[in-house]
Amino acid sequence: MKIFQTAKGLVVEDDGRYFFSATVPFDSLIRRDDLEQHLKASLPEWSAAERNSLADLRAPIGSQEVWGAGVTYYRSRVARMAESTAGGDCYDRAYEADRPEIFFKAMPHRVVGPNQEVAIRKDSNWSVPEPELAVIITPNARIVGYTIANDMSSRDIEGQNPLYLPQAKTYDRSCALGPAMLVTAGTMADSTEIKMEILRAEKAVFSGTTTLAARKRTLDELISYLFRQCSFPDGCILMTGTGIVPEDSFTLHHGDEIQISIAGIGKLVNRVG
Ligand code: DO4
Ligand code: MG
Repeated sequence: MKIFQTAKGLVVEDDGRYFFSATVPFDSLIRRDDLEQHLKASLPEWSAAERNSLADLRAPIGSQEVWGAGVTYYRSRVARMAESTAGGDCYDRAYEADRPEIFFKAMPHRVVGPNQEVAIRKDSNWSVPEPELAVIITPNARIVGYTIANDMSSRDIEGQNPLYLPQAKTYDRSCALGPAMLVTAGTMADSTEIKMEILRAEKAVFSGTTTLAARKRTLDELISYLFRQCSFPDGCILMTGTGIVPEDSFTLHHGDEIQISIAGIGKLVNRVG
């Protein structure tokens, strides 16, 4: 079952059938630990809809804060150590330590949805997308769904000094989510692939793949640290880290199209504005 947020309201796709509501608030769903069963029981009260109701998609987010986990894949550790002009051993230590790197990414107004433009900072000359699985978590720390995230990053700014991380990571349109929230209380298989392709003038200039099996940390581990001393009355969204980093010579250009796919969720497409 998938929830899509559109300009007109919510659309749920369940087994090839579509249901629409202009009145159910997204936040009210993310507060429910029993979301999947709740939707199954309440969808008959929604209006029957068609596939074409999926026009004008928005990010699957309401009032939730977006957080990120970092250096959860070896590839991220290696790339960050290489880009760091300040030494970079902090990335190795965070990769090996019990405590994961977890950082605040964005309030909802900095997040874009499918087919909307992401941004690169004007004061950066080395920017990359980070394709990540994001989990959608209730106030009681239960995962109720999954979506695709793009954790846009300025490698030169973070590389100058890790203390610049909030500037490298958080700026207007620095995060994309979508196209849908996959609703399931179940887990996603380790074999699930994350793929990213970047097109420039319609030609692929980067293509990469990883799987969830390459992630070093479990979701339970990441969520338990995030919730240790933070409450989330409307739930929250946690990006679980990138395992795909383009080679060091690569930087995004205005006009590039970023396509990120995760089996079971769909494909998130954004152009760099
Ligand atoms: O250490 C900085 C951020 C790492 C990150 O965003 C990632 O590994 O995905
Ligand atoms: Mg990231």
